[in-house]
Formats: sequence, C-alpha cells, structure tokens
Amino acid sequence: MMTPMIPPILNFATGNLGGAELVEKSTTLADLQGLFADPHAEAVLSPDTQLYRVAMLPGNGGEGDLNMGVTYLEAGRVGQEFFMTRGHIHARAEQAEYYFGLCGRGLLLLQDMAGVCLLEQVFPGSVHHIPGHVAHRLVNTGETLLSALAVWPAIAGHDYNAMGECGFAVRVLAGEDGMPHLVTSDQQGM
Ligand code: PAN
Ligand code: ZN
Repeated sequence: MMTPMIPPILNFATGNLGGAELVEKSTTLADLQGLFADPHAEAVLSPDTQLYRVAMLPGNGGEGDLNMGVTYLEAGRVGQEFFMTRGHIHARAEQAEYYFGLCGRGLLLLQDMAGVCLLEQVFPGSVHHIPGHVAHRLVNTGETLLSALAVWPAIAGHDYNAMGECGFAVRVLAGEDGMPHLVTSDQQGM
C-alpha cells in the first residue's frame, strides 16, 4: 500500500513554514543602506538590525515552475519611517505575482512604470494580485511581525536597480499618533 507523503506545511495563523528544507535569506539594515529617508535615524540603529527574512521552498527554477516564499518583516522604524522591504520589479518585468497576508498588519506599495503608486492593506487573509510591470514593496505599519506568502514564476527574477535613484515615489511614515501616513519621497521634513 502506498503511503501518502506529508507535504511542506504553512501555518496560516503564524506564517511558519516547515516540513521541507528551506532556502532562507535575511536582510539587515546595512543591506538597505541609504534606502530610508533619515540618515541620522539610520545611524542610531545597529547596521546588523534584521529587517526581514524570506523562507522559500526550493524550486527547480525552470521555465513554467513557480516559486513560493514567506516574507517575515519585523515591526520597527528608522526614525519615523516604518520598516519595509527593499522592493523590486521583476527582471522579467511582465511576470506577475500573488501575495497573501498571513499575520500582522501592513501595506503593500505598488508602483507602475509611469510612477503611479497604489497602496493595499495587508492583513491576515488579504489577497494581492501584483500585475506585471509593477514594482512592489511591503511595509510593516503594525507593532508585530508582518508575514506574507508570495507565489511568483521562477523565471521572473528580481531587478533591484530598475527603480533608479528615485525609487518609490511614496514613503510610509508614522505620524505623532503612531499611525501611518504617506508622504511623497521628495517631500521635506522627514
Ligand atoms: C518576495 C520578495 C520579498 C523580499 O518574495 O522578494 O518580500 O523583498 P525584496 O526582494 O524586495 O527584498 C517577492 O516579491 N518575490 O518576487
Ligand atoms: Zn516580486
């Protein structure tokens, strides 16, 4: 009698991924040097501060295959600016992606090729379609870990330079009440 295999397990309540050998990548503040608006606030924090990690199921990376990974983005701020992922557009820019909110609260910042930004709330159960040609970044606006599941074509790749010097046109800062508010990246007084 054939015994059914136990596949990898995603705990949708906690975001924990297990039951498989995972490929993990961790990103620290030093890795994102200069990305946050306030260099003085950045200098106060340890460069080793871990901002996020991504745990991925190993894929074969071939044409037609899909990648799946969970991003765990810490809660915290650099000055007034909430912790966020570096953000990217896919190297094969036409390739789309899905994000699914697992735990915590945050925002998904989307920016199209014309520089037009759109924000979606991320929360447990939220579903986000990221079309091709749209740059994307997660922002943790809550007080707990934000985790989100992502599924994208293995051939998509990541282009971290395509956004150029200007990067995303919108930043997410905490107001005096701690609530997120948006400023355009060229706005002063951050
Ligand atoms: C995600 C991201 C992950 C980390 O898996 O790669 O959230 O963000 P950065 O890649 O911008 O550092 C995804 O969008 N994959 O395509
Ligand atoms: Zn992506």
